[in-house]
Order: sequence, then structure tokens, then C-alpha cells
Amino acid sequence: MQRPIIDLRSDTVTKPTEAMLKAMVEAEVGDDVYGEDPTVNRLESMAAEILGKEAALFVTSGTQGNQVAVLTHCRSGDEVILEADSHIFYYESGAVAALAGVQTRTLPGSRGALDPEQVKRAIRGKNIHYPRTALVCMENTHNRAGGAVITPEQMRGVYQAAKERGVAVHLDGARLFHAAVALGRKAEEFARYTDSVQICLSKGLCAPMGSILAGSRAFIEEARWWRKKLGGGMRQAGYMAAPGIVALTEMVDRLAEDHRRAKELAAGLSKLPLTVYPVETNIVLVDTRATGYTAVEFLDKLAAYGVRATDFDEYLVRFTTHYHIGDSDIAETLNIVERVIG
Ligand code: TLP
Repeated sequence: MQRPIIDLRSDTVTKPTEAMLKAMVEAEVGDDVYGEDPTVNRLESMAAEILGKEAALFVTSGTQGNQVAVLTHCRSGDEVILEADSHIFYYESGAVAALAGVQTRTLPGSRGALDPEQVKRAIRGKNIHYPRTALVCMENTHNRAGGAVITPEQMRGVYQAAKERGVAVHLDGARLFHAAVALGRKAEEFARYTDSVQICLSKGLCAPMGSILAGSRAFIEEARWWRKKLGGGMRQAGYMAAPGIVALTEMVDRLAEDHRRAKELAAGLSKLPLTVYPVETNIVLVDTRATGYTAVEFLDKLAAYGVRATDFDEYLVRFTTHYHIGDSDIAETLNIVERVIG
């Protein structure tokens, strides 16, 4: 008999819940490009309220939300300050260069967090030779830093450094609710230190697609224009916004379970010849060097037993827990890893 796959590659593999499927079928819809889809309008106002912003926009993906934000904040030739391993810089196919025509200035983070002093120094003064620094981006939780949580206080430091020089701040909050749940704080407490924030509905929160971009009313008005220009005007999008409403109302608090299971997985893995990075949320990073296997070799061996994870670097593997990973999957994964490297 074929073993069931234990898919720890990403929380992006999550499928909609029963409640989401029901909400999709029953959604009331209209043409959202005319602003007439009541379900999209409800999702946007609910998300704006949760994030403490004036307005919000339903976008197709996290990448589209981030790109629309950069396009709205910047003009061609501007400079954007980013953490060196941030998703916008590392994983968005060079879109900020291709679409917004901005140049990137990357700074090394400490577990994904930018240092306000370094940000201050990196912001350009007025000089005929310099580009204009238009935007600072943060990411929370930080994916490549292993789901690391940036506290609202850390975010405030960066925000103040940017604001002192009149520079806008965007947050890639693809997993912001993971940070909020891990610290027992409200999403709004983080979003306060941003001008715009993007949150994903389709990762840990299980919606089939979509993200929210939130900010001031004027910002969202212009972002809506950029979204249309990128082909993101979605017509009867209420069918996709309806599961997003379920995501925000029913799926946030349970993220604590994913965090608990990630910590259990990490505790088990650290008893094996693997270096396990600190776990704060639903991501476990593991260095495979001591096993003699590269990340890809290690993943091939796991895949033969039906366990899937992702390579993050030559010797770095990422395991991500989510709604479809239960306690028995964690136990089974630990058995299989032990068998593979034992
Ligand atoms: N991350 C994906 C991959 O693209 C790496 C994953 O499996 O983790 N910001 C952050 C911090 C993300 O982790 C992601 C997706 C995005 C933005 C982009 O979201 P989507 O995939 O909806 O465009």
C-alpha cells in the first residue's frame, strides 16, 4: 500500500476547510472592478479593521501584494531598503527591478530583524549622485530566518528610523498572524509600525488563494489602480474572498497548534546528528552537514518514505507545519528521518 505523503514543504500546500468550501458556494458576488462584490468589500473592511488601517485591497497573492506596495510607494530609479534574505528580494523573481524599476539596498538582519541604526545610515541624504530612498521593507515572521518573530518594539525602531527621514515602511506580513499568535499580541500592534502591510490568507490560514494589502485610504486607492494594471482586477472575486473571511475569523488562533508541533519536531530532530535552528513559529530549519548529505540528497531519501520538505541552501532544509499536519505525522516524520540518517 502506498504510504500517505507527509507534506512539510510549505504551509502554501494547505487546502480549504469544509467551512471555506461552504462559504464559497454561498458567497454573494458582483463585479469587483466596479467595487460591487459585497463579499470582497466585507473581507477588505474586516481585514482593514484587524490591521488597524483605513482601507484594504484583496490581491491575488503575497507576491502581488508586495509588488503593488512597492509600485505604489516608489517611482522608477528609487532605492528600497530590504533585509538581505527577505522574500521580496530573494524570492520574487526580480520583480521589484523589472516592474517598479527600483534598486535594492540589502542589509543583513539579526534573525530577520533590521537594525534601526543601520537603516538610518543606509537612508540617502540629498545629493545629485544619489537615488531617493523611498521605502524600507520588513518581513514578519521572517521566512528564511526560520519563521523568526520580529517584536512590535523591534519594528517600532525601524519605523521611527524611516519616519525621521520621511521614508515609507512596508511589511511583508505573509505570516504576520504566526508572529501575533506566538507573542500573544494583536496583528494591529505590529501593523502600527508600517505604512502598508501585506498578509497572506492562503498559507497557514488555509484559504485557496489571496492576500490582503492594507494602508491609508489614499494608498489603497492608488494600489487598486496598480493591481488593475497588473491584471489583478478579479470580477466575481467574492467566491475567493469568502474563504478569506473564514480564514480571518476561524483559522488564526489554531496556529498555536502548528507552532507546538514545529517545536516537537525540532526537539526530536535535535536528538539526531542534525543542527536545528531555534523554532518560534511553524518553520523548522535544519542543517544536514553532519549527516554527510546535502539538503537535496537528504530530501530525496525522505521522499522515498513519503516525507516532503524543502531545500533552503546547500545543507539547509526547511520543514513547515500547517493545518494538515497532525501529531502522528510529526511522530512518523521523526521515525523516517532517524531511519534515513541512522
Ligand atoms: N513563500 C513561499 C515561497 O515563495 C518561498 C513559501 O513556501 O514559503 N512573503 C513571504 C514571507 C513568503 O513566504 C511568501 C511565499 C510570499 C511573500 C509570497 O506569497 P505568494 O506565494 O502568495 O505569492
